[in-house]
Amino acid sequence: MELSKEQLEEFETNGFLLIRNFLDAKSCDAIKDVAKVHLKYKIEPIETDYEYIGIDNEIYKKSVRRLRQVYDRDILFKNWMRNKEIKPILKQVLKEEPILITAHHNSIMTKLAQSSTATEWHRDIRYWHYDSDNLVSIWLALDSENQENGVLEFIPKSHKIEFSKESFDEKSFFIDNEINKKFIDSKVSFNLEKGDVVLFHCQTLHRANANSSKEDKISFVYTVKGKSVNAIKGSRSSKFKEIEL
Ligand SMILES: O=C(O)CCC(=O)C(=O)O
Repeated sequence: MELSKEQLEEFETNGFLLIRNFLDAKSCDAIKDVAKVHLKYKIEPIETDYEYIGIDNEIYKKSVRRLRQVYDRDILFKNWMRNKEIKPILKQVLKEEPILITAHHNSIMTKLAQSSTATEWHRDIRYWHYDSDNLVSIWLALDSENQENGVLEFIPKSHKIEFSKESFDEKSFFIDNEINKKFIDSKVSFNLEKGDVVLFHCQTLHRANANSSKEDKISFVYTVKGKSVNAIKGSRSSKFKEIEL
């Protein structure tokens, strides 16, 4: 499968692109069933909401925010990350051969019902260490995602904007203040259905609500880089394997 010229332009302009109905329902359900077992037994490595948000609260300590390092957990996870249909699309958006990185987004990203936390505006690259920003993440909805259960929101064109350092706090979150208001007011989000994919650039500002519904939300996210992009030696980004697709 390939993106049309219009889709590619949309990705380049906005820094994200929604592709509806990419993966069939049976494959999504199979991934979700395995993910649920790993979540039920809290199979490490995991990240809790407490570890992410730092609020000392028993609920957040028990709430799994994501299963990390999923590539080697199960063949179904691996198969999705090596999906042959998406490779030409990744090559189009990166403009070079896609290489799977396993250091960062290599996750089942969860929002557990009633115990999850919001994720504030940020760029994924903030804690990543590469010599270029030609990295794109692939988000797969395994069920319906909406404002109530914490669907992603994006700021269009933000991947190309050079913000001043005052726009960010000490954790590199994009602050909801007067300077940033006009950008935040332009935010976009779309309800997702099982099998929908969203591609987003590592500089694109995004956020998500906590899950206030009664059902857990389970999604899949992984990242690819262009072949010419190098992890900075000695950084965390360089300490995990990279895989040719
Ligand atoms: O589902 C969420 O809360 C967003 C996750 C996210 O953007 C991230 O961890 O980088």
